[in-house]
Amino acid sequence: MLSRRSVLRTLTAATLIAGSVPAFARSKRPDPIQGLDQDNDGTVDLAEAKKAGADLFDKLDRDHDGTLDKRELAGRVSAKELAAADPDHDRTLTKDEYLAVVEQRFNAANSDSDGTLDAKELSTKAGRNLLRLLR
Ligand SMILES: [Ca+2]
Ligand SMILES: [Ca+2]
Ligand SMILES: [Ca+2]
Repeated sequence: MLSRRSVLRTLTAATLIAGSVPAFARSKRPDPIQGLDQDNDGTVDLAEAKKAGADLFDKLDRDHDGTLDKRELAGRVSAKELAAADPDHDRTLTKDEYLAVVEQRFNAANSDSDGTLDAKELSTKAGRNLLRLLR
C-alpha cells in the first residue's frame, strides 16, 4: 500500500514534469522568438537577429558566390528595397548589404526603441517582415 508520503512525492514529481513541458507543446501558436533568442533572455536583440540573418543568407546562397540575386532572395526583399539596399547597383546583395536590411527591419519592428524585440513586436507586420529575413 502506498504511504501518504509516497503519494505526495509522486504528485510532486508529476507537477514538476508538467511544469517542464516545452512552450511549443503547451501553445499551438508558434513562438516567434523560438530559435532566435540565443541567450534565452526572452527577447531578440540585433546581434541575435544578425546571426540568424547571416545563417539564412548562407542557406539561400545556393551557388555560393557570396551574394544573393533576385532568384535566391525569392521575394524576401522587394525590388524597391533591393535597389535601395544595393549601393553598387549590381542587383545582388552581399552579406553586409543583406544584414543592413535586417537592421533596418529590426529598427522598424522595435517600436519602443529599447534595443530588443519581444514576442509582441515580432508579431506585428514589421516584425514578421524581419522574420522573413531570418528563417
Ligand atoms: Ca536574446
Ligand atoms: Ca548567390
Ligand atoms: Ca522593443
